[in-house]
Amino acid sequence: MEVKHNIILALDVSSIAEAMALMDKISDFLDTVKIGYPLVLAEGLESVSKIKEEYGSKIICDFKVADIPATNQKIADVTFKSGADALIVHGFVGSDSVKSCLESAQKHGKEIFLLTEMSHPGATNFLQPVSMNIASMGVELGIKNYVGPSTRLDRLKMIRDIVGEESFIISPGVGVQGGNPRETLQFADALIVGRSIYLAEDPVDALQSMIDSIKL
Ligand code: NUP
Repeated sequence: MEVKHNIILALDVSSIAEAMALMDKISDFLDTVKIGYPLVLAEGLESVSKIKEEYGSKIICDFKVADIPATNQKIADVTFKSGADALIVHGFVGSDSVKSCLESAQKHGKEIFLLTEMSHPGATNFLQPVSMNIASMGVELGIKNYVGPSTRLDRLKMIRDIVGEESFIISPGVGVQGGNPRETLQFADALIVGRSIYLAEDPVDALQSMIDSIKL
């Protein structure tokens, strides 16, 4: 996946009106948007189709899919049919569950991102001890796209070492969660950025400063 300026906007607003107002301002400067539960639970999966139609952005649905294979497949199918280009999937549920999302993606000509270690402090409670195994499982399954934390660059580097240079890593946690955009891009291909942009007084300005800071 190619991402303009290596920045993906996390569109974690809770109404389509807010989402469109933000996209009206910022969509010329970005080409990839991540939509998750805040918007979809508030406004339905049509919000994915709407953003896609209106702005033509590539859309990664962040549903952190984590169910049995049969249910995962249904979730993936309906997500891809809505116009999503990619789906973020949890790995801790095991290879059969991940495989069903991968097969759905292949059937629809779409992609999945495998979530390895999460960026928040609580990820150290249960997920961290298995996150490298999750990355290795992804490699065994032939997955090319991963999500890894910008808040722990040593761990992000380990994930890069496992998935290889040819894999595509997107990394949340810059800005409000404490990660540094420029340093993160030593190991990741693109940043996921939410609050630092959509809560800024001038979101375009905030995005532009981040673009400048990673170009330096
Ligand atoms: O490990 C993860 N951490 C994380 O923050 C995996 C994620 N998918 N996210 C998502 O990235 C989170 O749900 C939010 O949509 C975005 C980060 O937003 P912000 O901290 O920049 O506001």
